[in-house]
This record gives sequence, structure tokens and C-alpha cells, in this order.
Amino acid sequence: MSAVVYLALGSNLGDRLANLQAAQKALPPAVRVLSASPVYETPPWGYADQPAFLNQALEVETELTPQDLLKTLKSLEVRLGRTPGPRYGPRQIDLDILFYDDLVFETSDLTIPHPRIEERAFVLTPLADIAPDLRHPVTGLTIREMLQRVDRRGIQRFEQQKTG
Ligand code: PH2
Ligand code: MG
Ligand code: MG
Repeated sequence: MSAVVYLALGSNLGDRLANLQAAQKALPPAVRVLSASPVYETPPWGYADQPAFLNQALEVETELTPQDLLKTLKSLEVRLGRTPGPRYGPRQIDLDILFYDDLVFETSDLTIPHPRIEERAFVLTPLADIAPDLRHPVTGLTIREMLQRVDRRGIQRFEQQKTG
């Protein structure tokens, strides 16, 4: 049995776009991308004195349990150059589990759905492009409804540099 999972990707250090692309490419065969949102440039949230982020959402299908998926994503973050830093501080790559089917689950190191989705325009904006009607299993609100309630100022589609 596989689960449908939504992931949030973020980067604000180094080649931000390359970091997002490398993360998607490095997902193991047990995590298959069904849909990828556009990339957005977003003002830093939580701790303002740091570079702007690029954020993206992915819809994936996986056989991994939530705990195994978390382990996989954490080790991928390290492989892609993430070093320890402050909570909400700058990072090469951040890979967060937003939803795992309609599971509601909490342990000391993992909470599903992600606890701050409804506050974060940088999560909701890309997610609304690929899953506007997805419902939060606890609040019953759709992604579109949550997005209408947050401050989207400063968030813009990131236009990729054309080459050649
Ligand atoms: N991630 C954080 C803290 N603040 N701000 C933006 N815009 N995008 C992020 O991905 C982000 C953040 C901690 O994970
Ligand atoms: Mg995060
Ligand atoms: Mg994280």
C-alpha cells in the first residue's frame, strides 16, 4: 500500500534553485514524485534577518512509513550540504512532511500534519497550485481556504534564468 504525501522544500543558502532540484532528483525509488509546484521566492518567516527563500511543494507517492520517510529526508538534507543551524535560520535545504494521506500523528520528532501549515504563506502558496482542494484532516479547511487567510505579501513566482 502506498500513501500520498505532500512535501515542502525550502532553501535560502547557496544556489537555491539547484538545491531544490537536487533534492527532488535525489529522492529514492520508494518516493515517487506525482506533481511538482512552481518555485516561489518568499520573504523569510520567523527570523527576518536572513536571505529570501525559494519554496516549492511536491506531491509524492511512497511505501515508506512516516518515520522512515522522515529519516530518508533528514539524511538527504545532510547529503545535500545542510549543516546544523538555529531553528528558523538559514539552510541549504529543508525537506518537511506536510501531509501523509489523512493521517494525524504525533511523536517527539514528528508531527503530521505539519503543525504550522495554516500560518505559512510560503507553504500554502505552492501547495495551492497542486492541491487547492486538499483538506486538513484536523481543521477541515482546504488549502485554498487557508491561503485566503494568510498574508501573501512579498511572495513571487521565481522566474528561472534562461540559458543558451
Ligand atoms: N523555513 C523556515 C523558517 N522560515 N521562511 C520562508 N520564507 N521559507 C521557509 O522555507 C522557511 C522560512 C524553517 O523551516
Ligand atoms: Mg521547515
Ligand atoms: Mg525541516
